[in-house]
Amino acid sequence: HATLMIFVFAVPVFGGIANYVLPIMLGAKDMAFPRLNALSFWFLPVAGFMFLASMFTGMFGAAWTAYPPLASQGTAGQTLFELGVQFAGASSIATAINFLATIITMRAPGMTIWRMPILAWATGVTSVLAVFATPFIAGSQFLTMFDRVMGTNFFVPDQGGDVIMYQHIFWFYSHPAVYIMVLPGMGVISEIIPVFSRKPLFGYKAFVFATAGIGALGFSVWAHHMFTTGSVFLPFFSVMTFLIAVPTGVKMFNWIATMWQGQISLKTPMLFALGFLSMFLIGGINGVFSASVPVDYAVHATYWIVAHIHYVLFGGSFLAIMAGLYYWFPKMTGKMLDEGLGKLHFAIAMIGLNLTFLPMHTLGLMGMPRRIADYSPTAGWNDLNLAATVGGFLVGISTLPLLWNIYISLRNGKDAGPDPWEANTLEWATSSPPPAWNFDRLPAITSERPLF
Ligand code: HAS
Ligand code: CU
Repeated sequence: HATLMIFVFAVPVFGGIANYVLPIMLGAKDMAFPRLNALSFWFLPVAGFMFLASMFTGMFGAAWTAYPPLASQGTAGQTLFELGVQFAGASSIATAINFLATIITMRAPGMTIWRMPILAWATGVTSVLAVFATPFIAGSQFLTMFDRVMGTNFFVPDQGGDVIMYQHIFWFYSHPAVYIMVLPGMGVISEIIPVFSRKPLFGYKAFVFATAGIGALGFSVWAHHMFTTGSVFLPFFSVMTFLIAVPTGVKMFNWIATMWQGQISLKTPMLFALGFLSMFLIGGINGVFSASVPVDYAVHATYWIVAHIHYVLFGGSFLAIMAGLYYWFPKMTGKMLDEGLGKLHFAIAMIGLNLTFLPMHTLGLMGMPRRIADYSPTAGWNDLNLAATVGGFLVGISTLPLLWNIYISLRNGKDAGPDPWEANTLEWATSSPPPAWNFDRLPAITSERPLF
């Protein structure tokens, strides 16, 4: 579940959204390297196929973190996992290089860097993270594979290997990876909140520096996943992790200040953006609790962490993706999605997600371990787990109004026209859907809101 959702969903999905909207938002006719783009796309099904094929060759028993020595004892399924990660990682790096080249070299005349849409800054910082961090997970998986198939002993303890070293290499990618999974989402909602508040984004430059700050700090906290190994300098990683709340807080308060005294319209894209704000807040704060070492000693490897993961990833990244889908669907298809069905989707998803993951905080504090399939029925965890199960099915059901909405809107939805939201960034200056090469002619660009 985590492997598929992280490597072939949460990391690449924002690449897909930005691949569509970013060239148009920058006034470019396409991404800089179309062939590299195609290669980075086709690597993903290869990765996904390898992960799924591992089910038929002994699976990979060490989960998405693939810790040795368990991973070193794997079978062909573990090798397929390790190779799948290489393809997903290569795709991520190729996409990142493409975005950086597009953002740096293909902006329309007049679009100085301080007039770029915030989504361009978010995608650019995310791309830098991907380029510098992804090689570390590639290395960690290659070395584990060499231990198993070539008899090396990088991480084989009884032959002098060092399993803690594996965790350092793995997390040196995998913590920045969590920002690769959320910074673009923060960019998406930073495009949406101003439009549905009828106000410009509050503190544009502070936003840019906060994004860069999260990206940079993201490289200094990796060992907050390793507090309980007893082998890391706790105060440093704890303090650096607390620090990340500051630039994130800048963004939170900027979003709130943008809405302050605005004319808020609760269209579906805005609902999902507000869902992101509130749910990511919960996930961020319970993350900060985990950054406190004594707290983490109690909650590490319990369902408290599973709650954190899902409030930031489902409540954060996924709700931001939904906001982006409802917002840019008219531009991509020329058709509006139905608002009633969109609100129904939002309502069921919010109820389902909180019913699923809120109880996991309590279950974690009661000591329920993660990664254990069954537990003693007398532990007193049954009712909360039942609530979480019901919530999980509700989340699944919430996607049905969305699928039906897409189907009926594509067939005979209301025509969208070029700018149904009265938005101000460049993508709304062209037709819906855009013509080949995106623009027949470009408006003068004199601010970060060219259409205003
Ligand atoms: Fe995390 C584990 C801490 C953000 C994803 N995280 C994970 C795992 C995943 C994940 C997938 O310190 C588990 C991996 C596995 O399988 O083992 N995480 C944080 C912190 C932040 C954070 C401090 N995580 C994310 C994002 C993710 C993500 C974003 C994906 C999209 N996380 C941890 C820690 C662990 C961890 C420990 C290891 C636990 C363990 O033992 O395994 C921050 O980026 C969050 C910043 C956001 C906020 C909210 C908005 C800020 C405001 C400003 C004012 C608030 C302040 C703080 C000043 C803080 C409103 C107030 C503090 C109070 C306590 C009130
Ligand atoms: Cu982390």
